[in-house]
Amino acid sequence: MEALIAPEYEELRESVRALVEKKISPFAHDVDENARFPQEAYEALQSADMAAAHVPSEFGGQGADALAVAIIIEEVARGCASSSLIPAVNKLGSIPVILAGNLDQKEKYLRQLAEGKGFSYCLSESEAGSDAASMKTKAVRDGDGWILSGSKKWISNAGFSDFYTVLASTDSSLGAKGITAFIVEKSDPGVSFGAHEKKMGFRGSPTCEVYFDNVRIGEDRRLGEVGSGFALAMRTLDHTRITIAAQALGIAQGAFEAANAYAHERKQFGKAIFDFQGVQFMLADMAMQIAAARQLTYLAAVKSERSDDDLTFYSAACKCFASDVAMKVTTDAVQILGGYGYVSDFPVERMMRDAKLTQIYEGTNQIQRIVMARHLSDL
Ligand code: COS
Repeated sequence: MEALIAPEYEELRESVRALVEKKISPFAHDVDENARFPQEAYEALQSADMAAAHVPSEFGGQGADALAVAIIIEEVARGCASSSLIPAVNKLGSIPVILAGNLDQKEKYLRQLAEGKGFSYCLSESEAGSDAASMKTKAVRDGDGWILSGSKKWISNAGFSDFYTVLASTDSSLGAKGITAFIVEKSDPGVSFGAHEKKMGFRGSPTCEVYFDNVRIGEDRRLGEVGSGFALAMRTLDHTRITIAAQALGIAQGAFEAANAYAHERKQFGKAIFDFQGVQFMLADMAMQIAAARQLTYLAAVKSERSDDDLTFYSAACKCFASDVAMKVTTDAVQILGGYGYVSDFPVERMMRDAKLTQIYEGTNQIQRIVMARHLSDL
């Protein structure tokens, strides 16, 4: 793939990698250990214009294409998965504005996002996870605006982000066709946040419930047509599941490198454990799976940029494949390190815990297979 993609992407990779090694990786252990927000990463990414590089240049952003954003996320995740959620969540929260926002909304919200405000995405609820269309949060017309009530669960960077794309039912009798998207601001009266979830991995990224207690917002906060919200939410995921694949890829790459280095240093029975063919086969499989995941992820990123007809399939496929690879590779990395892999002195146990979430969020891998199966005729 390196030979197939334009040199500027490899230059981008090198510059992100240098930034991550200097300003993000050194804090990854502490961020995980203390379940604290990766402030150093946020500042480093923001000052390098990489926290929301996807924002188009006419709204003050870098206008980075989907492949460039995937490479940024991959490289950040290689050092610290929690930190890679900063650019990933900002893209997830704001893609609905890019796809369906009017000029005023784009000017107001994308510009502030480029300047450093966070943007989260509120789709899931406690009783509406895989079955996203069964959401109960509702928006009721009130004069020239709307009143939102309900709650959203598992919201990444909740409380940190200033802006939220919120999907709400505007006509429950219409099911998926009765859902509408809105922009909600953290400072809107009636918005509040629950306690941080105590997670297995991605412990540096705050995940909270978001509550809407009769939040009154104007018509200028509606994104797209009334009733078009569910399709917009799904189109958004078509573009952003690729960022989760990129994240999984970075986690896998980080674990592979740690295991490979360890296998060359660690001596047992008088030689490096790399010299045992059983270990070589494990590392060869890891490298092969990562290479395949990278090809699929980058291909999906190119399809996202072109909005190809088969994007839905490829986006689900790369998220599913790369996250399964990340789980396998990180588990094998822990195995290669043996007892040292199971303690937090080495990063691979953190990477294994982080990898697990990539199989679950932005749609479980079971849902990805349903999505792929429904889009086989696009191929
Ligand atoms: N692009 C555009 N429109 C889409 C779409 C897409 N990718 N996917 C679905 N739609 C549209 C459909 O076309 C349908 O409209 P029509 O009836 O006019 O055709 C409407 O949305 C409803 O779609 P569907 O009938 O497929 O909805 P389901 O309730 O069966 O749900 C799944 C489909 C399971 C795929 C969806 O609920 C899903 O992705 N669930 C997981 C949610 C998720 O990823 N959550 C993670 C949290 S977000 S970080």
